[in-house]
Amino acid sequence: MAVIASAATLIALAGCGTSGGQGTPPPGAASSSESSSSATSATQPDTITIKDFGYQGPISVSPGAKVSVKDLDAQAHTVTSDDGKSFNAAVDGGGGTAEFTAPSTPGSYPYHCTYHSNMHGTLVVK
Ligand SMILES: [Cu+2]
Repeated sequence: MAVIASAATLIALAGCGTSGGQGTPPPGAASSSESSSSATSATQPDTITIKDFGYQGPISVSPGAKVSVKDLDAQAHTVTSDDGKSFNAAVDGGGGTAEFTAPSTPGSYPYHCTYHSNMHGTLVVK
């Protein structure tokens, strides 16, 4: 009896797992990333690219803009504001991405990587 019960459980789990990848996506799932940024400009999101232990930039963004981080190194990095409170994003290595919201007050915001003290950049909000 116990063997039959566990076999039935395995079948049920397998069926559940395969059905998730084969079905049609739920309505709205494909367009969720676009609709969330409808209030701001229609341009591409601002992106800080990390490569060879350095930030590509500086970049200028609008107050409160969504800023994407892309890590092309094999190592994980962070984009952490030097003041420790304006923004903080951790991104995995190997092409990982992260996102944070830029400060709402215009200004220059220096940031660093918490893992590598020699990595510094500046985010300009204007
Ligand atoms: Cu780093």
